[in-house]
Amino acid sequence: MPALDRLVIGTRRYSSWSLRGWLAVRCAGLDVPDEVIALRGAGQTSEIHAISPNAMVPYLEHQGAKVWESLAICEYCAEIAPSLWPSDRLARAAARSLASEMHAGFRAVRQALPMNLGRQARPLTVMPADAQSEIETIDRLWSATRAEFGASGSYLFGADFTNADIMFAPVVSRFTSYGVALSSVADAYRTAVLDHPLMREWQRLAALEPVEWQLERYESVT
Ligand SMILES: N[C@@H](CCC(=O)N[C@@H](CS)C(=O)NCC(=O)O)C(=O)O
Repeated sequence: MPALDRLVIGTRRYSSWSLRGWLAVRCAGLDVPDEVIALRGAGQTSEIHAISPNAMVPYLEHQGAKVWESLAICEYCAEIAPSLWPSDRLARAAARSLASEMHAGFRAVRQALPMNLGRQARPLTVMPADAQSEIETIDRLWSATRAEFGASGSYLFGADFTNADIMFAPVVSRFTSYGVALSSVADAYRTAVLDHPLMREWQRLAALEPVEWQLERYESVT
């Protein structure tokens, strides 16, 4: 049987990890169709269990390769499109560190500010202290990276949209949805990422999703 090429993702409105996988696959120009599954959240989406080895999305099948975990998908895509990592060794080391830190960390931000593309600049009633502290860390990381490596363009490492930007893209979206105040450098970076054509395309496709896919647990975050 021929290999089935596909990128399995979850509800675009909420699935931050899917956004990362999708951006990497599209930046690398892989010719794979999206298969979108409506998420029920908290590991309840049984359809994914039958498809993906870690029972989560994103999950990529491409020319016989089976790849799960968003960072592994980013690495796979960079084998095909090397510009997904900076070409300079020092910049590449920093980009890999940022991408790994995002993949493994910033849990307080991820928990307190779930991605919701339908929410526009509406702050949380109370921002938890640990989330605020992580926001400040992220702002410092973005600003320092822009200052050290970003001179050639608007992204973390300049003109190229790299895997480091991809890993932070859902955070950019969250900061916008929850009206998070940032330093001027971090704010300019946020604007650049939101303006990326693929981010606009994801937002457009998210807006087409059925209302029935919306989940109270995310819509009711105050
Ligand atoms: N570490 C994983 C995390 C993936 C993840 O948490 N995916 C969520 C959607 S954003 C999921 O599949 N949840 C299953 C569910 O909601 O039922 C990665 O980097 O890909």
